[in-house]
Amino acid sequence: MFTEDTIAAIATAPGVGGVGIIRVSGAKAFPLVDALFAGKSAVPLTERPNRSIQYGRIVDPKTGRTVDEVLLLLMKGPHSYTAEDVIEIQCHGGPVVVRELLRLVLSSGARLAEPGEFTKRAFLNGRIDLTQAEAVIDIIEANGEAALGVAVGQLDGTLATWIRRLREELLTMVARLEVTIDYPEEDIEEVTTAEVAASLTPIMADMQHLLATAKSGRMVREGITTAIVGRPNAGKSSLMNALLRENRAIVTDIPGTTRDTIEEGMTIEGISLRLIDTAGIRDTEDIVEKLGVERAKEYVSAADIVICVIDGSTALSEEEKDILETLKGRTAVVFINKADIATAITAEDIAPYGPFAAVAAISAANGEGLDVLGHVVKELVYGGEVQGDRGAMLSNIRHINLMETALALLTQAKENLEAGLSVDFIVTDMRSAWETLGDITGDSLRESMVDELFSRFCLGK
Ligand SMILES: Nc1nc2c(ncn2[C@@H]2O[C@H](COP(=O)(O)OP(=O)(O)OP(=O)(O)O)[C@@H](O)[C@H]2O)c(=O)[nH]1
Ligand SMILES: [Mg+2]
Repeated sequence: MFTEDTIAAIATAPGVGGVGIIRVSGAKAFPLVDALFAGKSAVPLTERPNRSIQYGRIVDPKTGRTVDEVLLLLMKGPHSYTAEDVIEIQCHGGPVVVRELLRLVLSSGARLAEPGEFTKRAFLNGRIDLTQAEAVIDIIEANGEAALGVAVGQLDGTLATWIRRLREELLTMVARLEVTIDYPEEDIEEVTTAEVAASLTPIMADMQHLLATAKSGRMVREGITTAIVGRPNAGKSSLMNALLRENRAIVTDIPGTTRDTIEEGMTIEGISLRLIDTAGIRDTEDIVEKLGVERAKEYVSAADIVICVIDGSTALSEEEKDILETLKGRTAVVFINKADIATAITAEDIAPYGPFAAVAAISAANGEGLDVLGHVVKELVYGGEVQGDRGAMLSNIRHINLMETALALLTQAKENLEAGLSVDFIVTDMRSAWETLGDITGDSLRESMVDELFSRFCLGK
């Protein structure tokens, strides 16, 4: 346990609010706050009931002046966020009050906490594993209900439980193999090649299953990049505005109005979208517009979903046919726009260029038909073989990379096994895979990695 120093930080967001919280954690948390606290009773805080709330004032010991009226939350270790003694001081939520209280706590012997240090202590004190610590960041940064759901699942330890089980199975196998290497003369039951291969297969299948959740997991966590593309004047910016329900992009009847890309965030079905309006695609001599068109094409090629807006009031143009051709193999939605004024184009005209995730007649002007997008997003994230929100899910790029590395090591082990290579090689790879999996949960602790990870937290967490 980190008993040497007691840390403190403001836990609430900067600015004005109902309450402000200063969090203090460490062996000296209780005596340190006690020296500043004046309540009705003279009983020291250490002797007051654990997990109680104490009402009183914080007084500057130097001037004898009351700084604020507060509530103290007393949480003795190990049953606290950090697994150390913790006191949370709740004061009125003004920036000056909060800063003044923190100053007092620091001058009585606490050290200012580094970003993420409270959670880091929870990890180092063994209360949570790394995936749970990362889930805390993900909960704070969740961009929609779906991302929150995944993060909360991870905080439950579902992912860690899976990984620990996989590691245990690997270790059992490694141990049995090592015995045969180390004591060949002993009469220990030999592990057969077939046995090792048979035990690796389900482990690898589980890992593949987890990796299959990664695409959905990442989309949920990071949001879905959705590019709106089409020829000039099709109504792309109007669609962007309709989806955002605000006049974000400039709309005019002059083709080539949007020249640069415009990005905005929105959530649909609890999933966050990064919506990108682009310049209408056409051949142009205008240098600025030309750059915009190039940029539009780049965004389209990088997007998770492409929304192609077709001007439904006139026949399909050559430009539009070209754009549709480029969408082969992509998750694309074709919106035949301006349904409120005309229907020169129908879904049948579009079908030959498909298949598309959806083709729908819409009106960006009155919002008709736009709900199709929600279905497509849901299908993209939760459809297919992988069901979201069930059991463990990989959403963090660090976890995904480590899982891929571990799986590659096991694949190699299995190949070597089948090629009849020495058991030594096989054990080495299995051991590395075991360690790599341990990096996900933090069980095989590497200090630099841990420091890097916690530095991503905000102060007071
Ligand atoms: N009637 C009708 N007009 C629309 C609709 N959507 C867009 N328009 C009109 O079409 C014209 C072009 O709309 P924009 O949204 O600027 O088109 P854009 O695709 O962004 O065009 P560029 O930025 O030039 O590429 C404007 O005059 C809009 O009012 C619609 O659903 N119905
Ligand atoms: Mg536009």
